[in-house]
Amino acid sequence: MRLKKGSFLWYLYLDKIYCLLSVRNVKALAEYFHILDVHGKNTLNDVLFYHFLHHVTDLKRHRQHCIGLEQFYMLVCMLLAHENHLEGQFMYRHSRPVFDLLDLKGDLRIGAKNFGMYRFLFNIHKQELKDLFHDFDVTGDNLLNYQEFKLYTIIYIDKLQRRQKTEEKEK
Ligand SMILES: [Ca+2]
Repeated sequence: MRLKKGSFLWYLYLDKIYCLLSVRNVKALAEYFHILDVHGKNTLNDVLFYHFLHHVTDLKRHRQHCIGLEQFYMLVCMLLAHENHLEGQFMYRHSRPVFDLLDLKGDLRIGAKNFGMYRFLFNIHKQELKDLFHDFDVTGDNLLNYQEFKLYTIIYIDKLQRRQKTEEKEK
């Protein structure tokens, strides 16, 4: 997945360490959200959400559902993190909001299906997702609770940093 050049998102700056937008950018994004929210319900319904993603990314198809401003903000930060190859850093820094975003039913557990829906944001391949559930579902219920998910993000960023260190040494 790539961001389309020239869309509004290109003008937002993502802090490389905290993976968040500045207050000024958040304000701009909130305005943008309210413009998109033509029904004035503080949510983008499935159709609006689909058109938004279609407008700013090259995604061909994805599952549709409604999204609120908070989730919209996290999603935009994730899109920008993805564009900057900071997916691991992002998940680690914001494991709780990311978890909440993936926990569509709100029952404090993530199923592989919902995670799969957002796989494109984290650059996780199908097989990797299977391995993830295999390795980190400690309780064996085929779902990830927050602790299991958090552990995954810690090990993921650790692996990533080690890989970067060896790459730097090889240079
Ligand atoms: Ca589990």
